[in-house]
Amino acid sequence: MNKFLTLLIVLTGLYCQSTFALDIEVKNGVVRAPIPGMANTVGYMELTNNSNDNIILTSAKSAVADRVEVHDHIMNDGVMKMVKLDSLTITANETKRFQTGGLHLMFIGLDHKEAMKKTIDVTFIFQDGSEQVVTFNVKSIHQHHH
Ligand SMILES: [Cu+2]
Repeated sequence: MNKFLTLLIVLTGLYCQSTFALDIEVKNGVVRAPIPGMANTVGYMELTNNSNDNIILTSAKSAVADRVEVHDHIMNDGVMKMVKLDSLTITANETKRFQTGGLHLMFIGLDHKEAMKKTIDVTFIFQDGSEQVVTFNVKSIHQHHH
């Protein structure tokens, strides 16, 4: 019986390690408190790939917005421009920092009643079909313009 239990625990451990989404760790997830009358807001976080394989984020969604997109800023003729990324590759053991003027989550078509809560759940969807739900804190952030 003991041997069987040990085997079960080992097998469970192996199963967890091979589950893709658990290799992704999100820290300091923050969503800018929506400004009245604005349909969009932004989110920032640190996204770490703890695995030895590349992980590709293909989309994100949240109940508080019609769409959640991954955006980046690029320099175009000396002007900072926002671009939508169709996917984001986080290489093995890399941390992607979502921050002002760089990568960010864009919440489009906000449900203000929902988005004014203290936290917002965001579901990240990866290329292997796995999903991971991350809770973001809602905070007032003033310096970002959209
Ligand atoms: Cu944006």
